[in-house]
Amino acid sequence: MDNLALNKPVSVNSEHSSYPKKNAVDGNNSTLWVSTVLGSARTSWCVVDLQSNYIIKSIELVVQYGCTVFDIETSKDGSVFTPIKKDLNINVNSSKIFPIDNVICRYIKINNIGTSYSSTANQGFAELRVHGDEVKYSLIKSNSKIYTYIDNDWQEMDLTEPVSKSDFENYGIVDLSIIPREKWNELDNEFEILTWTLDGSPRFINIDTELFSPLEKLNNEDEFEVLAYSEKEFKAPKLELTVNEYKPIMTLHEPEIVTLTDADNPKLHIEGFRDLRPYCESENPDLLILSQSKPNIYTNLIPDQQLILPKGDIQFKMLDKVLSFNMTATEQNKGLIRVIFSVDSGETWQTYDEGIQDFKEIIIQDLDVVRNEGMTVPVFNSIGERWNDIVKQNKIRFGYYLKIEELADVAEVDKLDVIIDALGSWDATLHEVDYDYEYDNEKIYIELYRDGSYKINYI
Ligand SMILES: [Ca+2]
Repeated sequence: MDNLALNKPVSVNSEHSSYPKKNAVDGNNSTLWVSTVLGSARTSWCVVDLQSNYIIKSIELVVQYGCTVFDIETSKDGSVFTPIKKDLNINVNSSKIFPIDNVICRYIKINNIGTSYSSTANQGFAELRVHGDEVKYSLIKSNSKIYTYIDNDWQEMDLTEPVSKSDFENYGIVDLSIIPREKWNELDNEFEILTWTLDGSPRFINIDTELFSPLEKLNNEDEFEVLAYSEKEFKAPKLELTVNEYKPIMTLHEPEIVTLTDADNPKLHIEGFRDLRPYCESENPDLLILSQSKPNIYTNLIPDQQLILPKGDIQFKMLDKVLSFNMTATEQNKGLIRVIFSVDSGETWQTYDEGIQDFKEIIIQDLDVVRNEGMTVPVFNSIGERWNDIVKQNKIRFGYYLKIEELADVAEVDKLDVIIDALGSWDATLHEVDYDYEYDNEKIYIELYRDGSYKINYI
């Protein structure tokens, strides 16, 4: 990580002619700044001006004999300093990194420096390094008006584009993740996030308001519940909104919808998304299309390991034979996915044991057991027609164990293809007689006028 203090302007209470203040931030551990004050009096101080606001993550101090105790203070204006760490200790001839809890500031002051090493040692140190991120200020533009977010609500600002650096610094939102989803949904469908960064050029990002978390990606929130967290709390999610080329699902041309009747023509081959059938059989079908070309909106958060269990079953009407369940999932770095299933509506849960080549019950109350014994995605996808040994009641539900340790990790279940043979025959349905539909950029809303199972083909 870059050293934000390197060769930045420094001010000090005093400097020894042989150990000037610039040595405090010259990047060299063997060059010292020391003052003319000696010993343990805790008199000396050193301020570095980072020349812009940063989100400070850590501070490293390298000392020889001139500092064994000190305070860290920060400031945005260089005149009012706030202590954030007091009476820190460091051994002579050592270096130490002190974590800082995301304080936003421009000035860092190493204050009240004293040394217990010797009453004749000059107070001072060899090097100060500062690590952190640039502050990204954002404003939200919706309906030609520019908003900031203050006191848990949008506040319209009397600003016009291009917004100046100082207006971004004075009114910008530093952390977009504090804005809850319902507030985003209050905005019009289309809005812009205006950002200003240290390179000085405004960036304009179009995103859709349909924000979703990795959990919601699995299904809509009504359908899934999070059963277990570990004892650690959720970290506050840090939102990072990125949008690639945005193609709404307007590629959906005239969906063809056919319906399955009870006629006796056997062995139809059905393929479809996991989501499709329960949705179509529900009273308020709300089919989430997981399009390849959906906008990429990333929610960066590190939840602890968790098990996500559905509240409902995937029902197979007129099931003849399961050919396969095939999961498309992404695991990167330390991201981990395990799958379990239940054929008795969640009373008991099972996994597939590769050792004994058979299904076996699994206790889900211990997430470590689920991690160790749950099915990996390749194992899950290899079961194929053996599912028929265990799917007897024409229903199944899947549970997903997910774990990531770092933001760069990926553990995402993208879709589940269900391939079965069913008894029955397909009849084409008539638009506006048997069903109707409408859609927006994210979802297709289908109203079904007749009972039965439905298949939806779309391009
Ligand atoms: Ca130095």
